[in-house]
Amino acid sequence: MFDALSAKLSDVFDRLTRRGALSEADVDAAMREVRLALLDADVALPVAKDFIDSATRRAIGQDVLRSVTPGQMVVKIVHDCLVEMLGQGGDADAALNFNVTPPMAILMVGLQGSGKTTTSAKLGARLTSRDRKKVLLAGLDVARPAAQEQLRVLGEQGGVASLTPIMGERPVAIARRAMDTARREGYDVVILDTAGRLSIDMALMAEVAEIRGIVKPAEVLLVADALSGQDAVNTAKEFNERVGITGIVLTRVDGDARGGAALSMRAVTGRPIKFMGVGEKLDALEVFDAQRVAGRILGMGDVVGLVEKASQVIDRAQAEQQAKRALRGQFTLDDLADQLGQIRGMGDLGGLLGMIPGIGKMKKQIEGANIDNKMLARQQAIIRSMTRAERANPKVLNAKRRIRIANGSGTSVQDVNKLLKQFQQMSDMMKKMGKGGRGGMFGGGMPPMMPPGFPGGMR
Ligand SMILES: Nc1nc2c(ncn2[C@@H]2O[C@H](COP(=O)(O)OP(=O)(O)O)[C@@H](O)[C@H]2O)c(=O)[nH]1
Ligand SMILES: [Mg+2]
Repeated sequence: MFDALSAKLSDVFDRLTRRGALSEADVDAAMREVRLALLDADVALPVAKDFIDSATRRAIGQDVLRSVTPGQMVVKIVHDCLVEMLGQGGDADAALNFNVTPPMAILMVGLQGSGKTTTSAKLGARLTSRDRKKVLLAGLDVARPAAQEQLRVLGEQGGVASLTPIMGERPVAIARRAMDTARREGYDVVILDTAGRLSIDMALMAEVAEIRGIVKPAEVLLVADALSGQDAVNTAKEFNERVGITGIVLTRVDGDARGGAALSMRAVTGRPIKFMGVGEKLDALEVFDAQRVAGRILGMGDVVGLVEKASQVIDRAQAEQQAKRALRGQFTLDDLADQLGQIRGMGDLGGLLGMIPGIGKMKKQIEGANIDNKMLARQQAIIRSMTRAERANPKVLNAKRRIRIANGSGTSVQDVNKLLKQFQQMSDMMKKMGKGGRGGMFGGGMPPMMPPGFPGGMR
């Protein structure tokens, strides 16, 4: 669904992440392009405007200066804004509200042909097989003769029971009977599939509101067709204001909709998209996951993941200072301890490097170098067991001191010796690198990480 938008954004960000430094004007220009891409995708104008305002405000703040590269940071900010636009609020929003006395009622509302009946059956099948719920489907659409039969047939395919229709029964009475039956027969969930109209009308709204009053549904889900774009957004707004909805199911996401409905729905209604229909088959229903959808739209999951991990641990200013000192031959044991901490904080080093484009080969080397967190922790402990004077000038570390440090850190004298030797090799290497005029391993943006051989075999 988001192909065109995705392609445009990826153009904008490719250019941005390739640059080293970014000015405010660069960010502004990029945001203008993002705005155009959103509008092209049919995102509602005020929604696009809010989005850009919020992203720009964040991008021009302190955060950019202090983290990774500015371009990558902007990608991350846009990603976060996308996630918020799609469904900020976390888990409680995504899941259905089962926190009621059973039977829990789910009222499906929406325009005719939006996919209510199909979605009712899909949801019933999902709750039956995945959540082990006993589900009853009830067709309230008496306008079309075949509607209740359609629901029954679909339900049967998914192994879900349906309320047996009674000729001539009115929707409100069907709803009552469905709830009574569910109570009597121990159903956990009742899904009520209402009749749609070609467009919003007062009679429809009044009927839905009356049913709502009777069954007191835990969820009122508006089913909206993604292909209808801005109309779907307007429909959702109307239904929310007149009937009150708890969430949205966006259908035909498998089609070639431009995505604007999905992107504006949440902002315009204040209600989350809970599920999306991705096909006609019964299993073609997915939980709407804002993170995943945002990731799919941006197509830059690797950069976002990298920034997330790195920004947790790397302070750019500190890293740059360290790098400068290192190249001047002033790399200290304190710097080494910092780096060990940063690498540990990143978790799996191999995994982190794998996220940096073009570094796959190096990743293998590093994974082969036996760097593991336990070892890093021990090396940190050794450095921490030294006094400040010792860290500043390791030359004073005679045999007696080394024994004290080994005892203090729960390691052996050999371990201490090894660390000191490797530290010496590292500082020598960095001095050489400094003379060669080369920055850190990643061109100066990251701290000079340890060379692949370091700190081998201290287990
Ligand atoms: N491709 C696709 N078709 C869907 C989806 N949801 C529903 N449909 C189709 O849309 C048509 C109308 O659906 P229906 O459930 O009868 O809509 P209702 O009038 O709101 O009850 C049917 O042909 C469905 O198979 C979806 O997510 N993807
Ligand atoms: Mg129907």
